[in-house]
Parts: sequence; structure tokens; C-alpha cells
Amino acid sequence: MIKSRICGILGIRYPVIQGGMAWIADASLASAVSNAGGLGLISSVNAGTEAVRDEIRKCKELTDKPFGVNIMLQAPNAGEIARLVVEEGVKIVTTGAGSPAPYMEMWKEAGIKVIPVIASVALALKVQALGATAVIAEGAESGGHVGELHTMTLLPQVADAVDIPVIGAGGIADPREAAAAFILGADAVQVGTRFLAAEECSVHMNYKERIIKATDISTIVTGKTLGHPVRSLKTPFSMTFAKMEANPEVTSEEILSFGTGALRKAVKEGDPDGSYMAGESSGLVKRIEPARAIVEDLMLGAEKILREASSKYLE
Ligand code: TUI
Repeated sequence: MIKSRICGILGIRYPVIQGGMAWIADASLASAVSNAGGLGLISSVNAGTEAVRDEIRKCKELTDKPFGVNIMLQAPNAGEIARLVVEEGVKIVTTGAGSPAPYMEMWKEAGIKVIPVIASVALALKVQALGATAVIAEGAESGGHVGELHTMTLLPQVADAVDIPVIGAGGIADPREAAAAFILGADAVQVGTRFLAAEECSVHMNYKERIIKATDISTIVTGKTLGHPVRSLKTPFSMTFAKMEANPEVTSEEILSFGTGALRKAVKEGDPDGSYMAGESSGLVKRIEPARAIVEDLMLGAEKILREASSKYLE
């Protein structure tokens, strides 16, 4: 069985962490992943702070296993959510899209294990010095907000730089990618895109179908000119967004207003004009299945690959 030091630290059976997908990662998905032996996450990007509180309370009813909350630091209510997790006694927090420095002391005092998503060695070292329990090194293969470096290069450089456990993320949807992440120095993997197709994932069926139909070239990164690049499926929405960015006559305000609410529309309504955030590994997601089947396929599959690697590649 695949095990690593992060399992003991977080109290989980398998070193698999679910991505904290905005508008998507709710109590249903988080509890299913946690009940399957991984670490489920609830996203703070939802219909407001109280809706996040409700999901946390629901999740406590649905599982007695550890779970966490992912905080999107660029969200206007990030400060409120930062205090909410303390109030609700959440034990694990992952952060994304910025530096968690302003909240680290409060969370450490509350005994919360903090696991920031970082996109560079510099930020990994900074959050380690601030007391982070682990880091998630997320490459630009991932869906949603992306950094510059990709998993193949980011992960080993972060693993060399820090002493705390490193969770590899970005482009991990099947057992070969999970095994590769362990070889690159990861103590665990974070998976988002594949969990979009989990039975327990509450995303609109159109979203799941688009993921299952996706191929290797189905995603695009838009938003670079606005300073927050986002990977999503190629749809009329994202292609129009890209064209607006390339047109010097379109202002950033016009582009921003075009994009506002697009993710929620895709997630909740399956609107063809919505933003379907997804990673490059969408092309590897073939079916809708229970979260448990995904966790077990990833971990048992990676174990088999790692066992067979020595006879396959070594004389
Ligand atoms: O945060 C993510 N992925 C996301 S957030 C999100 S919500 C959203 N909704 C609508 C439009 C745009 C976004 C969707 N997907 N992943 C974690 C992540 N964090 N990726 C990259 C980073 C990151 C980048 C820079 C983390 C830290 C960082 O530091 C900057 C600094 O302060 O040095």
C-alpha cells in the first residue's frame, strides 16, 4: 500500500487530497473523498460565507474522517472565511491564489494545519518559515488559476527546497501520473479534474459530460493579460474571452465583466456560455464513478506501477 509521512500527519489512509475547486467542492464531494481514505476539501468560493459554514457543518455529519477547507485568497471574503474556519473548528486548511501570510499566526494558534498551494520555490520557503504543515506544489497543467511552472519542473525543485511534506498537483488524473509525482518527490498527490467526474460531485451533468468528452487539446489558458491566468475547457465562452484579450480595443474592464459569474453558470446551470475550469488531464477522465473508485484506482494503480518499475527499467 502507498503510504507516506503525510498520512500520519493528517490522519488519512491514502496520500490523496482532493482539489478545493471553486463553486464545486462541497460537503458531498469532500465527505466522499474523506470516507474513501483521502482528504476531502470544501471550497470557500460558494454563495457567501454562511453557505461555506453550512457545508462545513454538513460535512461533519457525513464523515467522521478528517477533511479541510480550501481558501481562495483573492476572494473578497477571504478574511471572513479565515475566521470562519477557526470558529467552526476546522482542522486543516489549504490556501490558493496568493500568500496566506496574513492569517498564518491566527491559524497556527487555533491548531489548524495549514497547507498552502504554492507555484514557486520562493513562496514554498516563505510558508515553511511561517509554520506551514506541508505545501501543495501545483503546476500549470491544473485547472483554474495557474502559475508559470509546470509540475514536472516545479515539484522536484520544491521537494529539494523544503523539509516539510510536498503534495504534487496539476496534471494528476491517472495512476501513471500519480506514480510519477511520487518519483518527482511528492509525499501525496492533489487531484481536481478527475473528481469532477465523481458521482458525489454536485457539478451540473453538462460539466461532467464535457470533461469525459475532452481530449488532450481541449483546454486553454486565458486571463494572462489580466494578471490571473485560468485554464478551462475550450468553449465559445473561453474562445471569445481569448479573442477579447487579443483585441487592443477591448478594455480589461470589459473582459472582466464578460467573465464575471461564468464559472458559477457552468457549475450550477451547465450553461454552454459558462467557464468550465478543468486541467490538461481532462482527456484522461473517461467515466463517472464513485469517489472511492477514483481514490482506489489512483493509489492501487500507482502502487502496482511503482512495484513493477524496478523489473521494467532495471537490469
Ligand atoms: O487557486 C487555484 N486555483 C483556482 S482559484 C479559482 S477561483 C477563480 N474564479 C474565477 C476566476 C478566477 C479564479 C479557480 N482555480 N490554485 C492554486 C494556485 N495558487 N495556483 C497558483 C497559485 C498561486 C499563485 C501565486 C499561489 C500563490 C501565489 O503567490 C503569489 C504571491 O503572493 O507570491
